[in-house]
Order: sequence, then structure tokens, then C-alpha cells
Amino acid sequence: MLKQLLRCLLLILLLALPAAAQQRITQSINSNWLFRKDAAESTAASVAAATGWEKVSLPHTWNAADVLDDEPGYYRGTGWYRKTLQVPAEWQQKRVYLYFEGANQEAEVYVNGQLAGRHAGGYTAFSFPVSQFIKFDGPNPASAQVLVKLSNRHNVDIPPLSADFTFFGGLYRDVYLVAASPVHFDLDNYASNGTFLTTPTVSKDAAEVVLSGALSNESATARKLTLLTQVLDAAGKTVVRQQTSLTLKAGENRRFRQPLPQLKQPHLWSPTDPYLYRVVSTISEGKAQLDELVNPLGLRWFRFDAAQGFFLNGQPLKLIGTNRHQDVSGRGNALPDALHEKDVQLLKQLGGNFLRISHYPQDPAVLQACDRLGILTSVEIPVVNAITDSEGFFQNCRTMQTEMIRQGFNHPSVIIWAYMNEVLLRLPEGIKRDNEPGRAYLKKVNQLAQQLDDLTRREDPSRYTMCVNHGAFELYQEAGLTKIPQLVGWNLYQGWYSGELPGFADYLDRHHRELPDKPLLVTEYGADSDERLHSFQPRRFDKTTEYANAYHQFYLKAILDRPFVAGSTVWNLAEFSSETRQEANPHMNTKSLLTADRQPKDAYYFYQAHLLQTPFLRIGSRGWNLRSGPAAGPDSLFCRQPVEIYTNQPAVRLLVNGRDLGTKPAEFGVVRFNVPFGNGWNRIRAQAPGQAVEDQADVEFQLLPTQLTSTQLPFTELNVSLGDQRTFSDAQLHQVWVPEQAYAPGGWGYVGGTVYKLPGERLPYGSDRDILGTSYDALYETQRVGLRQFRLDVPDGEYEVTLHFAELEAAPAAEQLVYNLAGTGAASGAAPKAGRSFSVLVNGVAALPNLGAAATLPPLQAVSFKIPVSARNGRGIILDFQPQTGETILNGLQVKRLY
Ligand code: GCB
Ligand code: CA
Repeated sequence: MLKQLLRCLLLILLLALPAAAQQRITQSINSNWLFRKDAAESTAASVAAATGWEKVSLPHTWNAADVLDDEPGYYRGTGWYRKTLQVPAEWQQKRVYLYFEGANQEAEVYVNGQLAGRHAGGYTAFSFPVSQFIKFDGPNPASAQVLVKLSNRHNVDIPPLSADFTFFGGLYRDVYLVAASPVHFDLDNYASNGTFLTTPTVSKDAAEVVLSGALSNESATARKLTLLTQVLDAAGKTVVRQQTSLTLKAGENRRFRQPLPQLKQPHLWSPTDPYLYRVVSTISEGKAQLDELVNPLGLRWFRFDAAQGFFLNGQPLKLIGTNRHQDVSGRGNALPDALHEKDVQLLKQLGGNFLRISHYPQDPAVLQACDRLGILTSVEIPVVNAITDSEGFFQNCRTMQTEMIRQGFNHPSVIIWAYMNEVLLRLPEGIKRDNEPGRAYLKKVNQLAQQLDDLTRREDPSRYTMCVNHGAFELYQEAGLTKIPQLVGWNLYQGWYSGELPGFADYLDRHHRELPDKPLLVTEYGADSDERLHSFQPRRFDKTTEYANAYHQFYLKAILDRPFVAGSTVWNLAEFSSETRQEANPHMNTKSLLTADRQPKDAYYFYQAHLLQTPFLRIGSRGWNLRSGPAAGPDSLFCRQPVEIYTNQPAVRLLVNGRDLGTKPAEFGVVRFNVPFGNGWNRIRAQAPGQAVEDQADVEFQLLPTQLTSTQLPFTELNVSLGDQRTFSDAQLHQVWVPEQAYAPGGWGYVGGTVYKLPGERLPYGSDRDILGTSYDALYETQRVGLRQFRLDVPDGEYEVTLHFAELEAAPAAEQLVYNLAGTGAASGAAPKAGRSFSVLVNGVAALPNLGAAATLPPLQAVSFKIPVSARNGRGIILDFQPQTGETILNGLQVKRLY
């Protein structure tokens, strides 16, 4: 009985086989590649014999380690990848393709020594037919040598020309091998899947769905084919189907348009209910199925209105979300799909409904996740900062735009195709806005925008076009960039790079007044925050969590208050790599809601409080659970510091170590308490009265005595950042650096001198240069200049004093940075002064004689000295700073009691 059943099964399988064997086969080929860098510019023929290949698997970038070190710069050159493929002999009957999801940025693909194709641009997919290069007449399986030459070198004809992110080189996305039957859906259409779904009308009652595309018959005979398309609901039930007969001549590629019967009472797609249908299309001949494709289908309609914002399925919907870059710390841009999906999850958990996929198309996993999770998207090509006036550049832009649109066409999450980001931020050398070359350049930019806009509307009339500008209103108007696209995106940083927070609101109102017919989105806004830096007097550009919090609180309110603002996206979801950046976190951009390894910052919770529908309450500064500060007075055992609670509830009650601090009302999602922290662990509990939501945080506090001889709070250690008004919490070393203060008897502090400050208004204090030899740049970037003493009235005992220096007077950075929107010249440096020289005496001993730029203190280099010292006869510790040439300096000071 069993045997019979098995035989029967086998028979069924065998019968099914011929049809199945004709099906398209798709497999990733990410494993077992060899890689080598090639500064010597080998050829495909010579490189095969070269040694020094490294085993890698994809996704892979050759810059992952490059950008982790302290040194500026990363390898921008050529790399080769190679792999041996085993191709079954049966595939001789098939059309074999290599498909690359993306490779940065110029690729040449060879198969068995022959060029299969070239591709320019690092962010879109490409594919090449390779059957003709495979030697099927040899052993089975046939082996094929795949060799990929890649370069991430600057190329004036390939966007981006410059940008505030790292151009990681490599085969950093999945690579696939595809084998299709000779009769197949078009495989040669800009690496799209060859089919395009449109929904000419969608309403609550009915939806029209049309599948267009092309079929190819690469066989030697005419074929009588059936194209069958079925729409399946989420349960897998066919809801509509359409069958079309076509006869294709040998070698014919035929376009088709297949309208489906009306779909009644469609289940609509939206962020709250991202319902997806599947559209399954097959080509068959008689009973044999030759090819099959599945596309997602989300039924929705939408529009933008200049006065009222965005509407989805007839309902107003404020688009709120973030931008996203495609790198994660330690991995560069070479991410497994799961990490792309995780970011979309994190945006969903934020309560966001919108993602600006910036500044380039990303891994297919991103749009897939957006379709599934209900995140609307805007996608753009990387024309950033500037253009090249060359036919090559224009052509590459048009090709990229076409690739982006055709490859992403069938994703219901996409509502906008964009094509330029702040393209007038960097006018090329010698060009000024109001000189003749300047006017000619603006005209060229206008031409390119017009070409890309026309192309986009032709390719896909169902989505909107957008151009994204920086906050130079007239300039973009003059170039026509507020007119050509259907939507204008503004990247606004008032209160960050320049100006003050209210300037943001004024700018939005100006747009509304002067361009009343043009819908607008705030495509970027953000403030850097280093999780280690905190301040009770937050200042623009100080990189503290507290300033970033205030910034987001102001911006979100201004956005929500204005119905004409269709949407906004925070810059950025997570910290990302930008190798040319300096400042407090060199090589990183830290304007984000998440750290580079995706831990939430305070602002993430603030947005959750506004965007989540369910009761929400979170204690802020969770990442700041190691704090320090001086006791409120000589007899106090507490230090009061602010804590923010983020909630969508009307009020919050706070308890600290069981002590009730009372209930306070929330203002715009935030409740502020001044919490008395005691030495050691403090347990904070927050509750929303009458609601089941609560949160708890444990904060460790290092309470500093105000009188250093205090017996109830004995002195143990002190870490001071000079020329600084921030605290710096170092969780790893379990140390907190506190801001400087002037000496007062019984306590500690500097005597004399001033805070180091660069000219200009951008930085409140300190330098914005990368300090080499440390990952504590923020500490070394601030400095007290011209101080005479540093004193600590510690009790008698044995101590260790560590002095930290960095010479901040240095030549300006060679590479002018592009992200400085205020145009005041980032990474500035005062002209180096004639070398300084000074000595430090520790309790009268010349422990550090002749410190100076010439030998001991090279510019922009962290230098530390640890010195043991005894405090005797109640004299404490006195450091005397004695200048010989120029002024004395001190960047940081640590004092620790040993015994
Ligand atoms: C911008 C750019 C973006 C930068 C950002 C910043 O306007 O579009 O690429 O990263 O500003 O942080 O300066
Ligand atoms: Ca992928």
C-alpha cells in the first residue's frame, strides 16, 4: 500500500518535472569569492595570475576597516572579485544572467575572460546575459570564471561628485545567478523584472489593475503562448485573473499591456493596514509553464495639496519619518538584508509612516520591508551638491533615474521619485552665483532637472517628482528648482549650522507665502548628538543630547502646527559614516535618532511619545546612566540635575529612590523634573496616573564634594574638561568628565586664562578639528588658554595627576568640507601661531618643562602625561603654568587619590 503510494507520488513528481524544469531558477551566489585590491591597475588578463587574493563572502566592502581607524581618508581605487561558478549542463538550454543588486561604483564583469558588461553608478542594480561565455562543450557541470573589476574612485561623470557620506567600495549587495527558459519575461530592461503594475483607478469600491511589460522568445521557433495573470489576496485566494494569447516569432521581444478585470471592494493598503495582494504572472505553452513572476500589489491612492498636505486613500495623513543611510558601524555598507529590514522596523516602532531613502536607491530589502510594514517612501538618485556639465554626467543621471524607477516601480510604498539633493550647495571652482559662469551653471542645473523631471513623469505618471534643496530660497528659485518638480523638499538647519530655531518656522511660512501652489516637505532637519556629551546650558553646535532634544522639540512642533507641511523626515535614522567629517565624532555624522549600532537616543523616545497611538512613557537620558556633579553645598549629599520624561499621557509622577517628587503635566510630550541625585545608584520611576504605563531607570551618580577635605563625602577622583561647559560620560572606563570651573578656596579649579574659541559664531567653544591619537576628541577639542594655575585643595595623601593636551592652533584642513551649510568654513583653523612653549610645575617641581609644538605637542594630536604627586602639610595640589613663548594651555585634567 505504502509502496504503491510512493510509486504514485514519484510518477506525479516525474510528470511535473518537465514543466518545473523549464521554470526560472534564481540563486544568490554570495559565498566563496576571492578579493584583492589593485593599486597597480591590472587588466582582466593579468590580474588572474596575481597573488594575494583574500577569501570573502558578499556583501563585502573593502573600506569597512578603513573607516574605523583614526586616520582620515579611505581607499578609493580598484578592487577585483572572482569566483568559479559551476553551471549544470542542462542550463545550455537556458538564458543565464548575472544580476547584481548594486556595486560601488564602476563595474566591469568578465566571464571566462570575456567582457560581459559594464555599469556606472553604485546604487542601482544591473544584470548581464552570460550564456554565450559559458563553455558547455566540456565537463558537466561547466565551470565559469567570474571576474568583477570595481572602482570607487572619484569620476566627474558619475554622481555623487561629493557628499557627506563615505563612498564604500565593493560588491556590497547580493549577487544572483538567474537561469530562465528561452521564452521569458523581459530580462533586459534596466535590471527590472520586466513587468510593471499600474492602478489607473482605485477607490473603496473598485480597483483597476494593469500589467504591462514585454515577453522574449529567444528560441529558434515561433511560440504560441499564454500569458496568465492572477491577483491573489493575502489568504492566497485568486480574486481576479486574466489570460492573453500571444504568438511570438523566433527572436521576438514583444511588449504587452494586460488590463485585469475590475477588482471589487479592494482591501486598501495604508500604514496602519499594509495589506498586500500578490500578482502572479505566468507564461505557458500548452501545459508547460515557461516563466513566472510575482509582484506585490498594494491598492491605494494619494495626492499632495499645497495648502492641506498629503492625502492617502482620501484621508489626510501627515507624513512623518526619517532619512536613512545604508551603513552600520563596523560593517560599512555591506549589510545582510536583515539589517536593512531592522532599520525599517525601527522606523515603524518609532511610529513613523514615511522614509526618505536618501541619497540614493538602497537594497531591494528596504522597499520590500516598507511595502510589508506600511512605510511610504521617497527614492532618489545621488545627484548631490553639484553637477558636471558634461554629456557623460547627464547621461548617467538619466540612466540612474530610469534604473531607479523601473527597478522600484512595483513597490506600493513608493510615492515620490526625487533626483537632486542640495545641488547648489557647492558651486564649482571660479563660479559665483552672480557672475556669467554662475548664471550659465544655474542654467545647466535647470536643464538637467528638467530632463530628469520629464523623464520621471513619462516613466511613471502615478508618482510625484521632487527636488530637495538647502535653505537658500532665492538661489533655488532662480535656478527654477522650486518650479520644475511637483514637490519641493527643503533641508533646513536653522539653529544648527546657523541662525536660531525660530528661523525654521519663518522659512516654512515664507515658502507658503511665496510658493502657495507648491506642496512642500521638510526633507531634512537634525542636530548632531554624541551620546557621551551632556550640558545644562545646551548651545547650538555643542553636540550634546540636550541641545538635540531642544532642537527636535522645536522643529516637530513647527511641523505639526502647519497643515501645509505635507511631511518631514529627520536627518537621520541612525548615525552614519562620513569619512571627511571632523568635529566631536570624526568620520561620523551623528544627527540621528539612533546610534550607529542602533541604540535609541532621547529624541527617538520623544518622537514615539508623539507618534505612537498606545499609551507611552519613557524616561529620557537612559543612555546617560553614569552621571556626575558637585553636591549642592558643603553639607549636602545631593546634586540636582534635570531629567526629561517622554509621554503621550497628560501627566507624569516621578519617584526617586522611593521619594515622591510629585506629578507634573506634560508639555508637548515632555515632562521635566529636577531630580536630586545621591552618590551611587538612583532608581527613577515614572508613572502616568491612572494608566498602566510606567518606566524605570537606574542612574549611577558620582557625587563630587564641594570641599575636598569633606569627611562625609571623601575625595576619590576628579576628571575635568578644560575650556568646556559640557560633561562627558565614559561608560567604558566608568569615568565622568565635568566642565571646568574657577578655583575657590577649599575646592578645585583653574586660575586665570580664557576659553579657547574659534572666530565666528558657529562653535560656542573649542575646535572642530579631528584630534589624532584619541577617540575622546570632544575632550581634546576644548581648552583653557593662558591659565596660571590649576589648584585642588585635597587632603594630604598620595595622588596621581594626568594632564591632557592638544595643540589646537593648526593649518586649516586640506579638504574643505561640503556639509557646512552656513558657509563659514568648517574644520577651520586659526593660522598657526609662532610655536608656544611653557612649563608645568607640580607642587613646585618642574615636572613638565618646555612643553611646546616643536617637540612635545604636535598640532591636533592628543598628548597625556601622568605624574605621581604627594599632597603634604595641607597644601593640596598646585599646578603652576609658566609661559616661555606664547600662552599656556590645558585641555583636560584627571586627579585620582591612590592612598
Ligand atoms: C544636508 C545633506 C546631508 C548631510 C546633512 C548634514 O543637508 O543633505 O547629506 O549629511 O546636511 O548633516 O550636514
Ligand atoms: Ca540584499
